[in-house]
Amino acid sequence: MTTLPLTFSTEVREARARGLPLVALESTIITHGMPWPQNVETARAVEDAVRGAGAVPATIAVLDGTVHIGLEAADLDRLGRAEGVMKLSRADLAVCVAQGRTGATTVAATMICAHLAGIAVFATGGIGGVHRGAETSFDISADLHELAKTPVTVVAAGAKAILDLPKTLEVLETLGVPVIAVGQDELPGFWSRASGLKAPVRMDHPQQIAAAHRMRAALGIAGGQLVANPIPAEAEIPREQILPVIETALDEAEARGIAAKAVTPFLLQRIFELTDGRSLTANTALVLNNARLAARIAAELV
Ligand code: PSU
Ligand code: MN
Repeated sequence: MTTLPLTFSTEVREARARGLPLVALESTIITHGMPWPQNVETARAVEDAVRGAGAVPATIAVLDGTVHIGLEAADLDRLGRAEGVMKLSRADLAVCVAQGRTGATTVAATMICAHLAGIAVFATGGIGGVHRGAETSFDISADLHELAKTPVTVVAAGAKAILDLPKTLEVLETLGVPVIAVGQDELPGFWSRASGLKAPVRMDHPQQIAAAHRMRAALGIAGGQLVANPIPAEAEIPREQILPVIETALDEAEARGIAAKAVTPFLLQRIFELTDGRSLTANTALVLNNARLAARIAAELV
């Protein structure tokens, strides 16, 4: 029998002892989604947003073979500056831990670790999904399958518009994952509030989302929920402005033969450059917004 290589930050340990609501946060957005130092600044601001909305943040990462549930300030700083950190999805998590290595958790791996730690709500920016051209590349993020298996409610700003959104919705439906738009009928499109697609479900209050989460467990249905929370209006990049930028980045990725795990980080970096950093400002605003909603859902679940 192997003991779980799991450790809690001081703040998370105290919150667990006192039964306070917890919100999991991922770390791939820190190491592969944003440049230093904005990555660490954003991660700190997201943790503060969770605290400000009445819950306790648990940023998750693997450091030297130990799964950390909640990062101490020095660990977050070290991770944010580190080079060559592994990008961990379901396939990589056990290997990284067994080999004593350091890795950042994607949505899929963060869900697994959150569930191990008894955390039911998780805030991020955007989940992975079905990539454009998936009919030939077969590139479908493991995030979607994780949502079908692991009972964690994930708050995101929709799936990133670099993906094939209609196919992403189809796969989520096939996998039995509810997709809940918050406060609007349309599925949000990450950098934009609009996506041109109607969301399968709409909810306007955190308590409705918490009730649906609980009912899934009561009915014995495996898996979690995807909560699609639109970016605040003042921070959005309108769809007609971001779409041509995405096309350019996708063309470059294809021309340069970018594939597999490198696709999402490459596209995010190129879109950052092509928008003169505006995509990063939007990304930060939407993650903060998701952190606040996740905290309210977690509070309802306690
Ligand atoms: N959304 C962001 N930035 C990111 C990611 C999503 O705004 O860095 C990361 C998440 O960790 C997500 C991962 O789980 O990208 C998806 O990667 P892939 O498409 O290779 O499955
Ligand atoms: Mn992929």
